[in-house]
Amino acid sequence: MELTNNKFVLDFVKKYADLMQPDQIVWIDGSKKQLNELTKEALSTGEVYKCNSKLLPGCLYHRTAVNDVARVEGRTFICTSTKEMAGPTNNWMAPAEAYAKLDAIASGCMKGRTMYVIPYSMCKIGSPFAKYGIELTDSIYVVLNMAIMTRVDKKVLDKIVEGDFVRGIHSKVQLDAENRYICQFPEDNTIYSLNSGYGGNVLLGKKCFALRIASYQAWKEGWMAEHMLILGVQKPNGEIKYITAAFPSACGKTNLAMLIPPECYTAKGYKVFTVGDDIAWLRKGRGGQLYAVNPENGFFGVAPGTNAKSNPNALASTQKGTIFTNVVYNPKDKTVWWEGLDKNPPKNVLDWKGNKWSGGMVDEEGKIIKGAHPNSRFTAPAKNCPCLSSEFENKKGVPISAIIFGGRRAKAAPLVYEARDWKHGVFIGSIMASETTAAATGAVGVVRHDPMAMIPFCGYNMADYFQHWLDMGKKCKNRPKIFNVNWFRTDENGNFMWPGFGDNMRVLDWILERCEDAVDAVETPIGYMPKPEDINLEGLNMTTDDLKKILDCDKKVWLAEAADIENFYATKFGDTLPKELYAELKKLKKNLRKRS
Ligand code: SAT
Ligand code: MN
Repeated sequence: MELTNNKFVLDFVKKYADLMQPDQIVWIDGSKKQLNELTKEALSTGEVYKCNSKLLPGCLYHRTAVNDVARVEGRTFICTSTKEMAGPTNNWMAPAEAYAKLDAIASGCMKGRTMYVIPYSMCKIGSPFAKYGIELTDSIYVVLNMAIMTRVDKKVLDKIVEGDFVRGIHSKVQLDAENRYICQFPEDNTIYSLNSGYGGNVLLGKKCFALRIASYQAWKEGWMAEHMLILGVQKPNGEIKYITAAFPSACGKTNLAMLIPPECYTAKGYKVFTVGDDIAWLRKGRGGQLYAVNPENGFFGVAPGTNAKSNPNALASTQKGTIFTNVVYNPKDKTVWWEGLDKNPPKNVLDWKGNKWSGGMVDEEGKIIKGAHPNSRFTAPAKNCPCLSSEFENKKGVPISAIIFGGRRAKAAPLVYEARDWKHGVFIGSIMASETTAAATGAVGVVRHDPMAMIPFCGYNMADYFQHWLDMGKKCKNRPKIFNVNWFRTDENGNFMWPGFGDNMRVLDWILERCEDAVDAVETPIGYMPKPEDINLEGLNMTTDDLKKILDCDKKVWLAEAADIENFYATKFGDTLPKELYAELKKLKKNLRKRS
């Protein structure tokens, strides 16, 4: 039964029902009852499997098609009226061409299937940050995931004013990789995704809406949509300071967002609270400060490597009401497993492809066969998280003291450095580079430029996006300070030089002290760096000399880096790049020469 009289919504549903020809249309109201019925149906068809109701109550297991395990950046398009609007970092298709192409693929694709109509909100319904969407899909897995990741609720339909909602069209079609398309139409508030069943391609509230479409909306409306976690650090005096941090996919955002400080901090009363692990929407608020909300309602985290030591909060979040995708499944006791969960991989179970698998199995060349896909995921409700911030539902967001950029860099980037000012901070964000991960299809471990970790997610011309960052700085008189971190420096033998995880608290501590002007820094050609003695190493098996090695700024390496940035700027953006960023690059080169 239709749940609204809104003509714009009804016309949208009818248009795609006429095209895709589902046998029936089911409106999702967000109720437990309906979700339970859909779960039962998905269990009966094998779309999902049940998990152990004692050990993992309410949890489900799912496998995607083997050719459909990550985002497909090569098949993701920004469909704006001109190519220039999409800019040099996006694939572009003209809207008319894209609609025609996708309509042809979608024609009749839901015959014999049900079309689900999902009304959902990004952010708490009624928040000044909130944006509403409707996703059409033929996948119960998508409905169940959306119900965890967003606020799926029939009440959303009453909030939608006329045609002001993001239209999401998804069909698995035949899961044909050759005809897989993830198209965003920012000028039409529309997302059209065909032939995939993998998270980032089909949970349209996430990357497609909350980043690609929202970044465009934010540009037009004067706010920001960023690929950032949000965390709060509570100090012994009870005061809580909030930080956002942008890292590319699968670089530890979830781990940082949920970190447990080392003993020497917890003993003093420090605590970390999670507001978000992937996406932040930021607006200017009271006192000219930036305020951030997490528009999502759950975590779509990378499973491998998550364990009771690396991220106990994430692990706890997955113990009920969670959907596991592409991990190992034990059909006997209905438990799940992934590499790095513990040292006891199960025997005689099923791997992420559904093949018989036992821990320790090797291929003909003697290489270990992994049981879980490296980009296997858990979809966990935020409310499960033991360290979820009490401000998670705050409609106005939390005030941000510091913004951190970071990537996965074996060399070059030091453990931490601070921007001299906002403009320099935007420059630092724009020169971010990181080794690629399994979160997207393609080679893993190749360094690529990924400004603000937004390369796969910026819904418009990135030169305009940089300008928007510069403008937001001018608009907010009480700006956050900007930092860069790198947890992934390696030594000559390829070993990580910094312990990471909970010990990253030591770096956050320095960052917050800088925000309060409570500690000095050393001016270097690339920005302000900590004096080694100002990073607290208490309880760590590490000396100040070890630390110096990860805090160094090797001029030769940085001159090469500067040349690489110059090349990136020139070949990608040419004279469309804001002049301020070229000026910052010039300053960097001058600083490096001056002091060498
Ligand atoms: O894009 S996903 O939502 O699948 C996860 C990621 O790449 O960050
Ligand atoms: Mn992400």
